[in-house]
Amino acid sequence: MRPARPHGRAAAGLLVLAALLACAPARSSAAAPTGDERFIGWSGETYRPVNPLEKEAKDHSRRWIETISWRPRAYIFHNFLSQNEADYVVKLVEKKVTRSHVVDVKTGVNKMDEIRTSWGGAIDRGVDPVISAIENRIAEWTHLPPENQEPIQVLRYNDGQKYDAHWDWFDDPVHTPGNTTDNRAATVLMYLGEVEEGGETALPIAVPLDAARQGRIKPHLSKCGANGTLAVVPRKGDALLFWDMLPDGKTICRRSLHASCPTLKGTKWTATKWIHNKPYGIDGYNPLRLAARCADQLPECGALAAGGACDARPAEMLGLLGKCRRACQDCVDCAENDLVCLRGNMRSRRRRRQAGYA
Ligand SMILES: O=C(O)CCC(=O)C(=O)O
Repeated sequence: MRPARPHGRAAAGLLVLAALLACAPARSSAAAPTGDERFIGWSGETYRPVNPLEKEAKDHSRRWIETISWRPRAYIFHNFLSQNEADYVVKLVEKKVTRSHVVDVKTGVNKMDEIRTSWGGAIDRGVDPVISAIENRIAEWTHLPPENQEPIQVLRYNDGQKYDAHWDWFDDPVHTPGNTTDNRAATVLMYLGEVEEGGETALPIAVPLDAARQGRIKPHLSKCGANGTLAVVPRKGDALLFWDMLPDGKTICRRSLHASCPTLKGTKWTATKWIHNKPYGIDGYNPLRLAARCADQLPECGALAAGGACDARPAEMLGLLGKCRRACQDCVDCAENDLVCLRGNMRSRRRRRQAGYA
């Protein structure tokens, strides 16, 4: 039986990342990165294995990228999320998780299935500035635009819950009717916590770049993790990217078969981002516009602003996460594609005015 696919719909523009990686200069270390240097390949950091069980694995301050396989193309971005971002994502969803579904390959209809026993919930794209920042970072890393992303799916696994081996691309008649070329191109899995036992993401038929290293960590893996050729141990803040399509952008990559091994002790929290080869869902989705919108979050913002709260409690009222940005005149309405205006709203306009900027 072919494995069922998860909820949602994969493939293109893949050559850029491959070329960038292939051409990265071979420097082994560099000064603390600033600006664009934070990005992949800049300092030759394409492959530098760290034993997930060693001390270095506990350092959450350094961001670097480890290439773990070319078949499928798979990478771990260490410390992709800050510890606070990981906690924040769990908090957004933990109170509203429901049992996860899969898509029936024959009918395209969502259904419950024993191959996927996790619980989870979705986070709308661009729902708040923290989520927008994560989505924009994913776009920069994958070189696929944010509008190609599906909403984040947060998953919780405990008590042996798992997601058996499956592919993320669709080939059911509902999601890929006729000769449509829209499909999932890449998957990013963000680890929001650590697991005491089990819960590895297994890529059982991947060809690991460093098979010897996999051999070394095997004794520390669960039976499921140790069974295949490649397993990634969840580490809070890390993100695993693998490509569901070959670099031609249209051929599915069967080596992207993957599973979440049963979580045997502790709770595993992950956030999945499926990324399409085309814009996904609603037309005109504009992530920057969503992050930079000028709105109040509380009905009493007018009264709070009149009572002086904007200056008395700036951390709560102003800035990207401010609750009363409009009432505090901390942002302005921007025209649809006015990038300068939208970017201006990404900072506190009130604080800038007070600091003497126009
Ligand atoms: O949680 C994991 O490690 C795997 C999740 C997964 O397979 C998926 O979301 O497609």
